[in-house]
Amino acid sequence: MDSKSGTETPQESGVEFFFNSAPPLKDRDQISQKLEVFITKISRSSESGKPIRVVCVTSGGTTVPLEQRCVRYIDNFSSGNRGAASTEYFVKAGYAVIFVHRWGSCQPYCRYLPQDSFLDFFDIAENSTIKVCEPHGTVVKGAIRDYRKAVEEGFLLKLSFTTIFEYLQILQMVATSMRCLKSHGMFYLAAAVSDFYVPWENMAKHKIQSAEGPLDMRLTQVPKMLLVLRKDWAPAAFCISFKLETDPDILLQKADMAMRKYGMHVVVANELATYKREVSVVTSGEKTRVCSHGQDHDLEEELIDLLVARHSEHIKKPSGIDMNE
Ligand code: 9Z3
Repeated sequence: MDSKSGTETPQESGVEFFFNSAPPLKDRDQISQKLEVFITKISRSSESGKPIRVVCVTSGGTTVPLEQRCVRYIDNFSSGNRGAASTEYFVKAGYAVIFVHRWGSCQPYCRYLPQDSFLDFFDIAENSTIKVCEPHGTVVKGAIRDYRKAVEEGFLLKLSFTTIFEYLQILQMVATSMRCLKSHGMFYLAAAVSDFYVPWENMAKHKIQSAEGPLDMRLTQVPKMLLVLRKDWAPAAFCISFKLETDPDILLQKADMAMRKYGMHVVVANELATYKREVSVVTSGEKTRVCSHGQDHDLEEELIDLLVARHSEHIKKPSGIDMNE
């Protein structure tokens, strides 16, 4: 609400319109139950010892359907590698992770498996059992062990989305269920989220016909949920968003703007041409470059170390709620 006029701001009405017109999530009840079990278990474990921190990692790109019975959609380049790698390092740092990912995108602990030649990893042994080909055995064994441990000990919950409608509804559910964790909650929003969408009621019901000639389509702006997340859904949580640009000359300025406009604690700025090798971590006081040391080194290792340290400072502050801190 605009405090002066008492009316809704365009941002608020955009958010309301988006949620009211979005097709309801098919598995809302199941997601809600999974979240409740996960958060309750973490909260109980926290009561009997050191509080466990929880991070919601979003990962992969959202699609924008063009038809209600969807044949065509707009997509983006994101592979989900950053979110998957970051999840592994957060679990290693003792965080419980809610991994909100694009269905079919890169998964934590599976990043080593080649997607195009998956079967080259395996062979049939003499006794007809399946064996992992060397030299991959050690990596696969380690990955299976770490993955099982994370899931069995309640440190990893995976929730998947495909469309922008599913993504934002799931993010809202996760955020409101993490509210009780106060400043021990963190959001690490690495998903590449569509800026534009077709509202459900404006969408063609059936497959758009090419016989009707060239296609003119008006896309509506996706409302910026970062502000709503920060102000309403989980106001005490530590929030990190990502800024992606193709023009290096505007990147840091845009990251700085995003931080102030949406009250983010940290914005990780990256450029399309170099995002796998280098990012800049922007906070209100400083900018820090984090680089990868070589092809086999994940820059996420240092990035997560740095963010965990910033989160610790946030937790120590008397209140994480002030939007102007
Ligand atoms: C990022 O910038 C991520 O680092 C990447 C990771 C998408 C580049 P991959 O999944 O790539 O490892 O292939 N994510 C955020 C992109 C985004 O949509 N940011 C919005 C913007 O730039 C703000 S929410 O406006």
